[in-house]
Amino acid sequence: MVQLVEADIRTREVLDWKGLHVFHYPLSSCSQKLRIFLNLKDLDWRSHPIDIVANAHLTPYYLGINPRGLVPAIVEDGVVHIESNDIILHLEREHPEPRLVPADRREEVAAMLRHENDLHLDLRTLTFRFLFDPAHPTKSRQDLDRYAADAGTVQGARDGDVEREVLFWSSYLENGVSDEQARASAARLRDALDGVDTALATSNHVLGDHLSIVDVAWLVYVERLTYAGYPIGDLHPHVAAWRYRLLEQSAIARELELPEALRGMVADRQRALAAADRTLAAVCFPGVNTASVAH
Ligand SMILES: N[C@@H](CCC(=O)N[C@@H](CS)C(=O)NCC(=O)O)C(=O)O
Repeated sequence: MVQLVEADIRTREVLDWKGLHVFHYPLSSCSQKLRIFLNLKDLDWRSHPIDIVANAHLTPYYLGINPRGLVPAIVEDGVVHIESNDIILHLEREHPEPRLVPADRREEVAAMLRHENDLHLDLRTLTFRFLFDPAHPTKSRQDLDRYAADAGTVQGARDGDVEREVLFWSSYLENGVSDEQARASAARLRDALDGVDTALATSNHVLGDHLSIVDVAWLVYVERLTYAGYPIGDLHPHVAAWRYRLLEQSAIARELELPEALRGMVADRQRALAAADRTLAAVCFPGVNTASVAH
């Protein structure tokens, strides 16, 4: 549970804010997961978009709210919470209806969400290799140096998360994403989604009959991976069918839709990768017949 202490918060104005304020970015997967949760709970919240492509998350203002410089973060009656899964579990306790974490399975759900969070950099690796063009990184060396210097403390201490972020982005800036890194990330995600597929072979949702936050968390990954060219239908047929069922709900689908302008960009990128035989499927799953790639 990551609730910041007052001394961590350098953007002091938020300490006086009332109600629920959410810092997020439309296309960030962790933000999508949180917004779907908020939609399903029908909670009122005030939106504070943080444009991570323009590095708004690395400004002193935002680092003064989330010292790790990541979205999402919330301010609830002057208290700052970071880490999407911790935020969700916290809000679930305060607003238990409709239930998105079964009361008797809290520990299990928390462990599943930790698993999902542990794969976040793998999702990012595939995103920045196959969805965005590594030739156009959004952060420069100077941005990263500033980030490392300006990041703050979490519960009074500097933790390893910012260092891990800086390492990721430095490697990306210098070398992009190698085939080997892409394959390792794809293999870990495939393994996790095999587990989800097995669960969905015998039930409508990952935990059984009812929708839970675990469905939301994995759906956000699946959606992103699908745009990046991951052959969901070929590798995980039950996941593919579940995805279509979940996307029928507007509270879910509207957070995952790509804006019109980006749709063309994504299609162009996939076409260019296909022309060079360098799609995600070609690089990471060369033996898989990808006739039924879903979009
Ligand atoms: N474990 C964190 C991960 C947050 C995270 O990595 N957020 C991404 C967006 S999904 C971000 O802020 N990225 C910053 C960047 O791209 O530089 C959480 O669950 O909140």
